[in-house]
Amino acid sequence: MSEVKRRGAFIVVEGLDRSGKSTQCAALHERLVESGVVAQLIKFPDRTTVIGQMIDSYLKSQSDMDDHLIHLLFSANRWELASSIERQLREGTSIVCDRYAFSGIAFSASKGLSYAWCRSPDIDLPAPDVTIFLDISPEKAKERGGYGEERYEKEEMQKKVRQVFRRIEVEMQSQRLQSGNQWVTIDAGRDRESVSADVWRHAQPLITGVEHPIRRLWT
Ligand code: Z5A
Ligand code: MG
Repeated sequence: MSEVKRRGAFIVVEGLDRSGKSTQCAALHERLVESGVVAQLIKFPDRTTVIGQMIDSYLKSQSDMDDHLIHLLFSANRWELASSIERQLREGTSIVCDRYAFSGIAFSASKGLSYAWCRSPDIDLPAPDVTIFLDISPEKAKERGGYGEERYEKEEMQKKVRQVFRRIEVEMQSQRLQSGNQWVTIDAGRDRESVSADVWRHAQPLITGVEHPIRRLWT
């Protein structure tokens, strides 16, 4: 009998500000590599591309842009990497991704743009096999130090972002059977090791690779 060809897993980590996304992505990537998995760590926004540099300048308030325009640039920044993500997954590399399209919707809709409009430019992107959402209360997040210098790092904005993420979670869970995309929420207000253990519990079933073809976001 011929063996089913497996591709790499696409694991997205999303979450609120200072929920520990980058900390957990680095830990997960390290653990995957230690387990013998070929894995790549990526992050959005990818500030290294030309579009990424425009986003970086906007986030640092060095430039101003219409809310619609910056939203489209965040999405374009994902499309820049979409074919490379697909290629790597097909070649058997698993990808750990720090923020994705869900952050795009959460931040732009929090500024007052329509939820449906915010979702549309990311339709058809490679869909994650699992999205691990790191949830943290505003009180716990505050304990991790003051908000930084960047544009969205303000308490009022972060509260709105949390509400939109809740809406995304409900929508993703209601579409799960149809889309196959899995969304899990983890309490990220605990110590690093407890959070890492939960992240690993959700990532581990995927480390031997994925059989089904790469799905598309929201299609
Ligand atoms: N944005 C958007 O608008 N549209 C989009 O499409 C996308 C993004 C993709 C920049 O993102 C902004 O872009 C962001 C959303 C918007 N705006 N905001 N706000 P970014 O990804 O570059 O942001 P960041 O710099 O990575 O910050 P972050 O997300 O707030 O951090 P984090 O990655 O979640 O946390 P961390 O760096 O891992 O940890 C934060 C601190 O907590 C650090 O000191 C750690 O050592 C500490 N930490 C971590 N875990 C723990 C635990 N468990 N206990 C105690 N302390 C901990
Ligand atoms: Mg981060």
